Amino acid sequence: MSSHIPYPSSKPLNPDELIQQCANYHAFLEKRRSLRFFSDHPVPREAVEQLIMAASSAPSGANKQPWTFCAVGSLELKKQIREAAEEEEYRSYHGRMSKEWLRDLAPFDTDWRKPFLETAPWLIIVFRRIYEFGEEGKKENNYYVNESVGLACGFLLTALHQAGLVALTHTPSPMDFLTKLLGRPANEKPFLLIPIGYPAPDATVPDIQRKPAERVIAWYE
Ligand code: IYR
Repeated sequence: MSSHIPYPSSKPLNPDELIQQCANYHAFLEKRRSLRFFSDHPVPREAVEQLIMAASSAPSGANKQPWTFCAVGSLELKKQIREAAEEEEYRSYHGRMSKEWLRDLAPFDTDWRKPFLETAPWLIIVFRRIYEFGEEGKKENNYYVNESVGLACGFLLTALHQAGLVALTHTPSPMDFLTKLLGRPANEKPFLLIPIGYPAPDATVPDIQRKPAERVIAWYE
């Protein structure tokens, strides 16, 4: 039985206004960059809650919203997460990653050290919920979990950007240590570790380019 409610309709803009509006938003998003240098300037918990709820407004398979966002502000827990991530990353950079992979990463100047995991005021650890525990502990399916959680993370990044905040979509690998440190249940798997905050005053970013339209769009008109 479905029940639908009206969607507030919008009046079409004139085409020039529409193009300008789209161009403005594109220009705004072009300024977003992944940051590895964070200030320790605090971000209030209430802001983090709004950012996460903006992320949680993303579409998801059968509206299951198959995600949990862990917001870690505790210095002690951030330190433990840094230490565990660096241990895995040390092994990755010293043998687990291929030569080709290390070559592809060279422009980013990354290594196994992850001080930003302690400096950033908050770490948002996103978990994908691969199933739910229904009545009597029965497993209930979620759908398109990776797509859904990816979309929610995209929403989070744009919400952060509009607030003048920065983030790094960090993927220490493997990430099982996050399940243990945060005591997450068996139906949740770590998806992304996202430090958020303000950029350090002397922050730099790699000098890299985005692909132009003709390399990302195939038109069929
Ligand atoms: N997870 C490692 C390595 C790494 C991999 C990719 I692909 C990147 O775009 C960046 C880093 C790290 O975070 O250093």
